Amino acid sequence: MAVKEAPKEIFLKDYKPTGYHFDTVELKFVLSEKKTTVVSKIRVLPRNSSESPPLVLDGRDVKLLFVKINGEERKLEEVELTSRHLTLKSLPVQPFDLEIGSEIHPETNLSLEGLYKSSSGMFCTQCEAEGFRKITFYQDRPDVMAKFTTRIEADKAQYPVLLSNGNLIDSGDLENGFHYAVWEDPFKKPCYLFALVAGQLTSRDDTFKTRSGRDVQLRIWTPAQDVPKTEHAMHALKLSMKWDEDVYGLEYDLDLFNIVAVPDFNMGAMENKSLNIFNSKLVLASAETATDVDYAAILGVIGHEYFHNWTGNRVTCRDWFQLSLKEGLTVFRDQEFSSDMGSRPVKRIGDVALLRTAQFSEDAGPMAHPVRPHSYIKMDNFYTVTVYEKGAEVVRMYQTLLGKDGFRKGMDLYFERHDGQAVTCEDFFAAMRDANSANLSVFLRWYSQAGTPILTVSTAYDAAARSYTVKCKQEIPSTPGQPVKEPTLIPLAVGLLNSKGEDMVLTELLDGGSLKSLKDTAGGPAKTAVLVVDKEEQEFTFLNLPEKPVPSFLRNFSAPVRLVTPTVTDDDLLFLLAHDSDEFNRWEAGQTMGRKLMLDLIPKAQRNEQLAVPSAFVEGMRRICGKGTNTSWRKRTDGLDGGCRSRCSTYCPKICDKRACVETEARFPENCEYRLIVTENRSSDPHYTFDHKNKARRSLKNLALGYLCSLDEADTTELALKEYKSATNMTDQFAALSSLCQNPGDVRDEALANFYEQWKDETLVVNKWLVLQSMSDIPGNVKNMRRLLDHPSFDMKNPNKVYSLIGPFCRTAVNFHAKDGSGYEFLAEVTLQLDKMNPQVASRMVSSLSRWKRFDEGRQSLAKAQLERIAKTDGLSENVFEIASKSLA
Ligand code: 0A1
Ligand code: ZN
Repeated sequence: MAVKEAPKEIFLKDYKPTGYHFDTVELKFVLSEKKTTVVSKIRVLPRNSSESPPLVLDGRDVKLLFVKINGEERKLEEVELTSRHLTLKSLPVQPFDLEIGSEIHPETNLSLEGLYKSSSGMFCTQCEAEGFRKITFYQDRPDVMAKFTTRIEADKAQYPVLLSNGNLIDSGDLENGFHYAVWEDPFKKPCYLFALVAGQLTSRDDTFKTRSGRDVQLRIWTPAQDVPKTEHAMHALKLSMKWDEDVYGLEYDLDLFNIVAVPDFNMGAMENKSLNIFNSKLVLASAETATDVDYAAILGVIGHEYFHNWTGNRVTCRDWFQLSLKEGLTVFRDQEFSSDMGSRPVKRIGDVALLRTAQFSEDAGPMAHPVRPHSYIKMDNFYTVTVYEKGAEVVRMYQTLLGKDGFRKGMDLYFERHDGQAVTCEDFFAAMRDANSANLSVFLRWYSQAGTPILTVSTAYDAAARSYTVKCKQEIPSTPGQPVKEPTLIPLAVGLLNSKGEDMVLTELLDGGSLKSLKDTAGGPAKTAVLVVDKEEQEFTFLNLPEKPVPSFLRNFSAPVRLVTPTVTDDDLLFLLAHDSDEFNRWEAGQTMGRKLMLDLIPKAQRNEQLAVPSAFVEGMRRICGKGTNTSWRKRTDGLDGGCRSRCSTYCPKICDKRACVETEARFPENCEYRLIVTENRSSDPHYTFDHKNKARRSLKNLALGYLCSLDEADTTELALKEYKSATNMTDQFAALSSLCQNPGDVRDEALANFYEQWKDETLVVNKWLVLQSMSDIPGNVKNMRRLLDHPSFDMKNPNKVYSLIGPFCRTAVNFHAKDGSGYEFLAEVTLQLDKMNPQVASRMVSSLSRWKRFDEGRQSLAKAQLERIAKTDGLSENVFEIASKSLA
C-alpha cells in the first residue's frame, strides 16, 4: 500500500518549470468491464543535459503494473510510490523512452473525473483540471505539452464506436470479438485536453466549409433515439465556426470535429481537442422538451467550447492559476457570439444580472479570490464565477478601452506570439498593450486583487462656464488575505442627455489638467466618452455643454463595479428610463427606481399603511410594456428591443408583495392589461421557432402570466391552466406550470402530477419538474425534499439530478433558511453522502453555506454548526474540506 500524502496548498509564487519535457505520448487502452489497462509510452526530453533531477509523476487511484526506461524494466521496489505520486530517479540525461503500465477501474469511479463508465453504458473521460492522473501516471500540468497517439481496444458489440482526439489513422478487428481504433492528434496539447469515448452511439453528420475552402466533418454523437434532438446543436456549431472566422479570422484546424453527449457530467461541457464532451442537457433539444432558456444555453456553450480551440487549446495556460486566461477570454467570446446571434442588450442584461447576483456575492464572502487566484488546495474549487464571469468582464474592459479594432489587433498579436504555447495572463496583457502602444499597467491589478470596487460618482454643472464636472472616487473592500487594496483602472463609459432626451455631443474633456478633444471610434462626434479612472480620487470636466445634462454612467456596464451616484435624482432615473440611447442603462434606471420603491413600500406594507406607487414610475413601466399613448414615449418604446421590454418589466407591478401588487392593480387596470399581454402574445403558430422575436414575445407573455397567477384568484388560475393545456412547446408549458406552482393547493398538485406523467421518460424534462419543487417557497418543503430524494426520478450519482433538486433548494429564502435550521441540516446530510461519491459536486453544494456570516444571529449559529459538522467528518474529500474550512475561518 502506497504512503498516504496529506492535502497540500499550492501557491502561484512557487511555480517552476518541469525538469523534463514530454515530446510524444503513445497510449494504449484495453477497455473491459472488470478492469482497464493503460500503457503509456512517452518520449522524454530532459531540460538540462548535465543533470537528471527526479521525475515526479502524478497518479491517483491507479495501480502501477510496470515501469520501463529505454525498454528496461525497473524493479517496482526501487521506485518511490505514494498515494499521489510516482517518483523516478537516476534517469538518463539524454532523451529516453519511458513506458508505464497501469490498471484502473472505471466502473467504480463515481467522481466522474478520469475515465469512468457512464450510466448510459459508455466509457468516457474528463481530464480538466487534474483528472488525467486518474488514468495513468503523468506530469499532469498544463505546461507539459505533447503529441498524443491513442490506441483503444474494446469489445466490438458493446462498444462499437471508439473515439479519441485528432484523426483516425487505423482501425480493425481483433480476436475474441474485440476491435481497435488508433487516433493521432497532430497538435501538441496538455493532458487535460485528452479525451476518450467508447460506446453505442449514433451520429448526426454534417460538414462545414472553412473560409480557405477545406471541408470539415462535423459529428454529434448520442444514443440513437436522441439524434433528432441534435439539430439545434449542429446549427449552433456551424454558426460558431463561421463567427470565429468572421470576427477573429480564426479557422478550424483539423478535418474532423466530434461532439459527444453524456448524461452524467460534472460541468456543462469540455473542450477536449476535436472531441468535445458535453453534458446532454447542453446538446439535446426539441421544441416539446426544451425551453427558450435551454436553446440559448446550448447555443452559448457550443460556441464556448468551439472557441476554446484557439483560446485554450492552441494557446493554453502555463499553470492553473492562469485559468481565466482561457476561461475569461472564452466566456467573453461566447457572450459576444450570443449577442450577435440574438439581442445584444438582452444578453448584456442577463450577463450583468448573473455577475451581480453570483460573482459580487462571491467577491464579498469567505471564498473571495482574484481573477487569478494566489493559491488553492483543489483546483476544481476555482472554476468559479470570478474566474469565468469577472474574468470575461476584465477582457471586455480591454475592448472598451482599446476599441473593437484595437482589441482585434491585440488578439492577432497574442496568437502570433503564443500559438502552441502555455502562457500567462501577463502575456495576454502584453499583447493587448503592445499592439496598441497603450499604457495600462494599473489595469493588471484586476488580476491580482479580489473584491468588487465601489465607484462613487458625483457631478456639478457650472452654467456660466458651460462645464460639467464628474468627480470619481474608488474603493476596493478588503477580502480574506488582502486587507489593503490599490486603486485599479476603471473604464467609466459616460453619456450626457439634453433636456429632449438626446445624447449631447461631447467635444472636449479636461482630464487631470490636460485637454482632450473627444471623437467616437469611427472619428465622428462622441456621444459616449470612456473616462479612465485609475486613481483613488479623480475629476473630469466636460466643456462646451449648453445646458445641464442628465448623466448616463457606466453605459453597457463598462466595468464590474458597484456604482454609487449620490447626485442622480429620481427624476433623472425616470428620464433615463424614458430616453437613454443605451438600452442597458434604460433597464438599469428602471431597476434602480423599482428597488428604491420596493425598499420604501415593504415597511409600509408591513405596517399596513396605504401604499402608493408614484405615477411617473407606473407610467414609465406601462410604456415599456407597450401600453402607453403619449407619442414621444411611444416612439422610444417602439424602438425598444422586444426582449428588453420583458426584462424591463420585471418590477411591474409586483413591486414587493401581494399588498403592493394589489395596490398597483387598483391604481390602473393592470390585471386587464396583463390579460391583454397574455392574449396578444399568444402564438397562433403551432411551430416553435427559436429566434429573438418569438423568444421576446414568449418571455413577456409568460412574465405577465406569472404576475397574474401571483394574485391567486380563480380566474387567473383558470387562465394559467388554459395556457398549460394549450401549450405547444416546453417554454410555454413549463412557464404555465411554474405560474400555477406559486400557490399551494390541489391545482398545483394535480398540475405537477400531470406533468410528471406526461414526461416521466424524458430525464431532462423530469429535471425541470424537480427544480420547480425544490425552489418552492411554500413553507415546510424540506419534508417534500426528503421524499424526492427517494423518488425513482432522483439519482445521487447523476450531477444533473443533484443540481436540479439540491441546488435550487439552497437558493430559497423560506425553506433553506427555515428558522429551525432544517434546511441547513438537510444540506449537510446530502453533502456528506454525496462526498463519498463525487467530491466536486459535493463541494459545489456546500458552498451554499459559506456565506453564513451574513445570516441573522439565530441562523448563523445553525449554519455554522452544520459547517463544523461537515468539516470534522473523517475521510472528507479535499474539495469539501477546502470550502468548509475556508468558510469557517
Ligand atoms: N473547461 C470547461 C469546463 C470544465 C471545467 C472543469 C471540469 O472539471 C473539473 C470540467 C469542465 C469549460 O470551460 O467549458
Ligand atoms: Zn471554458
